[in-house]
Amino acid sequence: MHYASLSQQVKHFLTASCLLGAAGVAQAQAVADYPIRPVSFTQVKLTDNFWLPRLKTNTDVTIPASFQRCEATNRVKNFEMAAAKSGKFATTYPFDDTDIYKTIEGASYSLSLYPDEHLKEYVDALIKKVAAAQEPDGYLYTARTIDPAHPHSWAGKERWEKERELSHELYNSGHLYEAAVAHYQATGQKNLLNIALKNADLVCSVFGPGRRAVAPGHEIVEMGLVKLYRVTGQAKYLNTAKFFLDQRGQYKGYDFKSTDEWKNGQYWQDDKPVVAQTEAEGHAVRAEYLYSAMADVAALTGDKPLLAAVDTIWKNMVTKKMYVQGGTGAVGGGERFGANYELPNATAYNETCASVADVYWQQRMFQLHGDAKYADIMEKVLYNGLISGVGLDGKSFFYTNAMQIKGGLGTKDTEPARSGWFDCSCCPTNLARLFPSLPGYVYGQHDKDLYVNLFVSSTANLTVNKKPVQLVQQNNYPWDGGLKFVVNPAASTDFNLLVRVPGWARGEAMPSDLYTFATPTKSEVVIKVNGKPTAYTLRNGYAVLPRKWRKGDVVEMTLPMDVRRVVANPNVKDDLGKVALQRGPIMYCAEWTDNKGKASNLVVPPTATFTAAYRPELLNGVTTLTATVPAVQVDAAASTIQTVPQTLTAIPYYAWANRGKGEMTVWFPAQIVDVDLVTRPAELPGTGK
Ligand code: FUB
Ligand code: ZN
Repeated sequence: MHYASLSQQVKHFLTASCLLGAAGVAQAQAVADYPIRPVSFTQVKLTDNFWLPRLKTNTDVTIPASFQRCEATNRVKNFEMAAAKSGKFATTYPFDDTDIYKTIEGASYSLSLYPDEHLKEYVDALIKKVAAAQEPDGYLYTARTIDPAHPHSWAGKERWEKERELSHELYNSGHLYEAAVAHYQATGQKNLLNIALKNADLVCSVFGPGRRAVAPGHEIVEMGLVKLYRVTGQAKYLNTAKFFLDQRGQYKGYDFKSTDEWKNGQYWQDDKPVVAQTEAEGHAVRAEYLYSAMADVAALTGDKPLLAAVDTIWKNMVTKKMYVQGGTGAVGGGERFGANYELPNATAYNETCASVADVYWQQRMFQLHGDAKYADIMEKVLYNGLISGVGLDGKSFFYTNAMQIKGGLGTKDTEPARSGWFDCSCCPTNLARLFPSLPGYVYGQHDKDLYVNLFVSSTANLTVNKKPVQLVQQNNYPWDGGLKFVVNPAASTDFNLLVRVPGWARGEAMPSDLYTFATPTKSEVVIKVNGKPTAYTLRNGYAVLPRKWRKGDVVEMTLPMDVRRVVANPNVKDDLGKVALQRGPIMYCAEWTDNKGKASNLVVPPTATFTAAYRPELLNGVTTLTATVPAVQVDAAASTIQTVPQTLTAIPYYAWANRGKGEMTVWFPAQIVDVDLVTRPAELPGTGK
């Protein structure tokens, strides 16, 4: 068993009995681990103009608002009633407990960024309520405990009996474990961790070979168990995570001939054993948590078929099932992945939680393979389809992330607006936990290799090649392509700095042929060390800079920031003949408010020339793109159509819907080949309107 990569904290937990704890459930042996270790969020202090204000807003607005909403919507009351064993479950869904766990997780990361006694005390008080709601054997699920004779209708009469379908008992557990580990890492306290371990011990005693078996209906418990394994070193947690993965595709009650994903098991990624799965399928959030866990277990057990399966699924998603702004889960019915190339714009679902799950998955794929393509996708998701999920105010959210809003009938009522909370409020609380964990996604390490994945101004205190090294990033990313890294080893040290050269800077819109740039890259990526241009080799998308690093060494990399037209694979029918706009990692959209009230009438021909300009006063500071383009116009009498030259102003996709409701589009026709005629019944002659 290999514990080399377990943190110092683990040592407090490692006892002889822990190490022997695998007896009887020893089918998963930790023989290895991710070759690349992440650098903990606690080691990276952000100074970044783009991310730091967002993390601060998350701390100052999102987290307090989430806690307040958990109180106001009775989520906290559910725990109080469970402790008292009286009352009636007072919210809608049996997984509403997780909003509290996720907000505690976010608050924990946040406490390590911004220590706050008041928040710490509030979290501790909430943890007491969670502890009080836990049953003596560790079971924790307010939807049953409040009134076991009348549990939530999704919960089943007995514990676990509806877990495969909708009870979410293990989903709740998974979020509890994730929160508990973050809280422990951030604060050093074990109050939440002990609750999680008590619950996990119950789960491990109930499920396993010769005991109860289920493919959890909503994955995440697997990832959570792996985290508990990492913290405690107890093999049973890893074994149970693997056990849950192995249960997929075992249920006999599905109708495999059916094309209905609810009937054939696909919705739950349960139609085949995980090692036989080849496509990203079913409910996207469930799926991407599953794929994250597959990566975890493959890394820790060296399970090659599992590794091959998760690689194949990744390729399928990135080649055929991802929107150009990084969104996944195209289809609303079932909140799920569509068929290959099924990426409709008008009805795009793109749940915010799916983007959160995708960040977790891409990080793990990077740790497995050390290839920049995973960080490229992570960057695409982070800067576009994920942060679009929260308004600039930090307290208005999108559950789904549209690709196109067309208000052809002149009414704005059907167009989406951000909302402060949802009945099913998984997305806001998922963002609350993702944002403050961002410092943990900037770097990776393997022996003498130090990987830079994200370009985020920060100071990182690292140990590289057994020596203390401080790495300072200074940039104005994503608006400027000039990146600076100052390397400060305590003493001169040999190591390789591997700086990601983003795919988009090497002429690749995507690490697949799903999206490509319409025109080839013009600029080269130049790297200088101490002011001198340096030849470098490219390894898996990383510029490798081997050197005996000395205090104050400066690396500069200049990324080309031309405006790019992106075109989709012709199999994506919805994007045929259309272009999207990209500059650096940022995908753009046109919103009605900058474009004379419309966005659906704008044409972007190959001749249009875009100018980029940073506008500090707009949308908390964004670079806009402008060009003169043909705009389709209908005359006042509604009888003649023509195109007129108009300035198209595009804003970063993530910033849309912060100024009211109206049209928006990511994809623009490159030419006019046809016109859809829209009638306006309310304005027909004679109606008086
Ligand atoms: O089922 C729990 C959460 O609710 C899912 O992750 C979301 O997609 C929403 O359906
Ligand atoms: Zn969600």
